[in-house]
Amino acid sequence: MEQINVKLTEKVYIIQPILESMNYRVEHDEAVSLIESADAVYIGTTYQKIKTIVPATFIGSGKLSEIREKLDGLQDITVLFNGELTPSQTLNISSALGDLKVIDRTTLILDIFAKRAQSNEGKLQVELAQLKYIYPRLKGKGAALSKLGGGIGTRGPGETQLETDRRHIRLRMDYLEEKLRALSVRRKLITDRREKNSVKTISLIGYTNTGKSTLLNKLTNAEVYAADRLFATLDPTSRRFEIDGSEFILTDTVGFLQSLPHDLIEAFRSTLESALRCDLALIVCDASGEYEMQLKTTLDTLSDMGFEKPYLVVMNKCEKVSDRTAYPKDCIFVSAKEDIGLDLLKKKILNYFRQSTLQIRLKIPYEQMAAYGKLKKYVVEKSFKYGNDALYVNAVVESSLIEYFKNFIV
Ligand SMILES: Nc1nc2c(ncn2[C@@H]2O[C@H](COP(=O)(O)OP(=O)(O)OP(=O)(O)O)[C@@H](O)[C@H]2O)c(=O)[nH]1
Ligand SMILES: [Mg+2]
Repeated sequence: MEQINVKLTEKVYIIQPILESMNYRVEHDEAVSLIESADAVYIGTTYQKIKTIVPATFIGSGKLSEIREKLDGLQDITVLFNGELTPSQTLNISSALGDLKVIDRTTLILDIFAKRAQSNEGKLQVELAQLKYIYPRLKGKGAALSKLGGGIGTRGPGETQLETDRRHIRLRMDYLEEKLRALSVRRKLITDRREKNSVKTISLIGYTNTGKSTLLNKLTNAEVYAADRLFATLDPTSRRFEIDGSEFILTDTVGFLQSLPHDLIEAFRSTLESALRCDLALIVCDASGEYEMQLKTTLDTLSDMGFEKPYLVVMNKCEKVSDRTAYPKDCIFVSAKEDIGLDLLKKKILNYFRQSTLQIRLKIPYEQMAAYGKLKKYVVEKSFKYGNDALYVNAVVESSLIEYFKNFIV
């Protein structure tokens, strides 16, 4: 779909609600990075402690008039409410601020995703997520939304689309869902084939901007886009690489963020799911940042998605920290940028797989070949010998699967 270009002059002012439960400093700093990642300019913030939420406008009218005065006369201003707003709250805040364009955090994140999506599938996923977000908000809001002009929140589905009736959007959503389903079937076939080939797969998973793509590039000599911005890479990229002669497939994945919009996670579920079918995950954190929050957010999101694979915790950007106490036990310190700790990381990966595999020798009587055929996908066959009565195989198998082979082990 057509994308409307960002207005480079777009300036964003943040309204930061402070609720008791929230880590608002981190969320605020992240919002600034999100604005920059949307290629807009951050110009300032009003913080507001919230004791009780005002249903119509979330924050009180006194504060809104204050903000209106502050922004009076400035051009191309967008107000980011760093939280989730209902459609009517968005409209009410906008009119209290003299019809300024108001967006919430989800709209901003969806906008960045719309800009960053590269693959056909990624674009379809983001478009679906945007439509899902807009759809319930569209009742009679056409006029108000079309007032917004270009810039953040209007990319992707686009202005004309917003004005189309809900039935039209519903049809488009059905179409996108169908197309994505077909793509996901195709990907599943690829993943199945990989599993059958029994090349071990490793996924780089973690908070956005922690260095996953840089690490992929370093370990596999790839050239995936890596940059100091949030959600630099959305599409999973897989590359083969070797450690001491053993072959692996390493996959880079979309980064996580605190309170990532639910529709977005849903939309990316199928791409993520194949990455989550890995044999081992490397959970990447920024050792010089809020690594505890990053690790918790990642593990919580993964557990919501039903992920239960083994993982190693990798603390990247370790050249920036001098004190390595207070980090999670057993984490591996690396610096993808400065090439520190990568050999140790490789060793730990190899150790993990060696620990979990066993060398076995199998004797398969010819009349039981069919039964063995069904188990074949679980072993890596190293060599065969055809005897008079049976086939002899030297193989490697995962220790957890050894039980299947008990009738054949010599
Ligand atoms: N100082 C330092 N910076 C690093 C290191 N590794 C990566 N970076 C920088 O961190 C920024 C983010 O790196 P990416 O590889 O794009 O991070 P990512 O996790 O793939 O991020 P998303 O794709 O946005 O989720 C880039 O500016 C990298 O150059 C490191 O070891 N040390
Ligand atoms: Mg990346």
